[in-house]
Amino acid sequence: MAGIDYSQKIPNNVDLKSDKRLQRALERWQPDYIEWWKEMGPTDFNEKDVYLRTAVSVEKDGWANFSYVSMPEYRWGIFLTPHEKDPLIQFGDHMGQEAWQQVPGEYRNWLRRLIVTQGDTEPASVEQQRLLGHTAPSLYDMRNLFQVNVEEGRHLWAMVYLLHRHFGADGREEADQMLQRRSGNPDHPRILSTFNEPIEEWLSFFCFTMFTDRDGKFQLLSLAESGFDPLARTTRFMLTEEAHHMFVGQTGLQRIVRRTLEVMKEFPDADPAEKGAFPLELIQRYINFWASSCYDLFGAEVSSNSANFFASGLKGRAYEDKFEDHTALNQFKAVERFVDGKVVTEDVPLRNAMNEVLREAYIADNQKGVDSWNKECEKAGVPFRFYLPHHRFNRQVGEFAGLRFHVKTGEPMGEAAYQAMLEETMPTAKDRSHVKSLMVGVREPGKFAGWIAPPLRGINGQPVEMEYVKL
Ligand code: BYC
Ligand code: FE
Ligand code: FE
Repeated sequence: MAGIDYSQKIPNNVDLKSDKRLQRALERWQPDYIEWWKEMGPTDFNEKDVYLRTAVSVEKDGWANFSYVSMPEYRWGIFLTPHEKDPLIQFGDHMGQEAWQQVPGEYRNWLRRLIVTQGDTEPASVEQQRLLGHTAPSLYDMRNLFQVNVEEGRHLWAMVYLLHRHFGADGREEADQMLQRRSGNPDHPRILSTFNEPIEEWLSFFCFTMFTDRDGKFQLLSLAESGFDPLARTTRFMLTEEAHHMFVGQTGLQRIVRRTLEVMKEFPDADPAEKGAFPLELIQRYINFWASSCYDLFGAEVSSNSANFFASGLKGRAYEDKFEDHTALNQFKAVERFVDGKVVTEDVPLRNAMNEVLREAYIADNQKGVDSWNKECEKAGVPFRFYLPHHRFNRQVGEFAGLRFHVKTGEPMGEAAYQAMLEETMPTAKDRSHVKSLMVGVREPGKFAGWIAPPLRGINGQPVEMEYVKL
């Protein structure tokens, strides 16, 4: 396995220079990418030096290097996790056969679709977050935002490499379109729903990195099982970067909660909003919005696509090796359906319920974050407890799309009661204007906006008050 070659225009560990045609094609795409980054990436900070980590090795330890770089100089590249031995397909109809190193012709379209859908989310998130640098609550947070942004850019590279390397002319066409769709643009939107939602303030940014990047984690885990080996290896490496994104979200929300609790302690009779913090109920409303939007990202509860992806060996379950059986044949899963105004369960063939299997694992993982925020409340002696919205609440995709269910219990509701509940449980116009009113950038090293507590420690063992972005 070749180490990462940083002497090349495009850093890589795939021996790119031995395939001149591919190298030339990617080198032609590279300036378009940089142009997209400058137009749609973080505004106004491209000349500043940021304390960023860069992958230097794909081995288990020591893949990261920290140094000051300006974002357009970040070495976006192509990194695949190496294998110890020749891998076999781990699940589905081809289980036990050698993993594919080339695209299996009969599955070409499904595979391309999975790669395009995955790839499209990466630049989408950069576009969604492009204005946030201006209102960063500290240099520490600004640096974390930019770290997430450059790594999402690299995740796009990961998928574009697969398209160029394995899908010929239509792969190159898809790669070009990655730079043409735009988050939230009604004429050329990004593919998946949540990636067209605006992120104009930092409470939403932290919710997004908590909940939406975690969809990324679970989708990547299931693609990391793929029988198409280049996809498995590249998503494995992406997962090592993803952990930091979720850290940013979970601890960001935790620091917001901590700060609100401090304010509540200092001014027990005041509304924390009046003291420049986010009321706990308001935070819960943002959680309800973002978490429920992300439930949709797993697709429909019952899906023939998901059955095809599993049967073909293209997309497995997260941690496939933890399951006893890997064929998912002659097995059923009880899935909820809505029939005549009632929620009923129905056994469906397990392969058709793979989206639901993944969503359940995702929701359980979210709960750990919620528990950590509730610990803060407990420690502060405040009875408030955060919760995750019910999986039927506010769905636009699947069995419960467009229907009315209670945010906590998931019980069916009438329209009037539902609308009244939304006032209490989803971000209101007043919430949005309060959140925006507190978004004032803090640029002095070691200082934090009044609505968020400082982190417990800095990045890479550095002090919290380090100048993480040199303005
Ligand atoms: N929005 O059969 P179904 C990340 C469509 S995040 C709009 O249930 P399937 C990241 C669906 O395409 C991870 N449309 O769908 C995070 C289908 O369309 P057609 C991203 C939706 O295929 C933060 C139809 O509805 N990666 O990396 O089983 C920052 C029927 O649906 C939505 C992946 O998603 C939606 N939410 O499941 C940066 C992995 N949901 O056939 C990055 C790759 C469904 O009628 N993608 N539809 O035209 C997949 O595995 C699957 O495509 C999905 C959908 C799980 C997304
Ligand atoms: Fe990503
Ligand atoms: Fe991410």
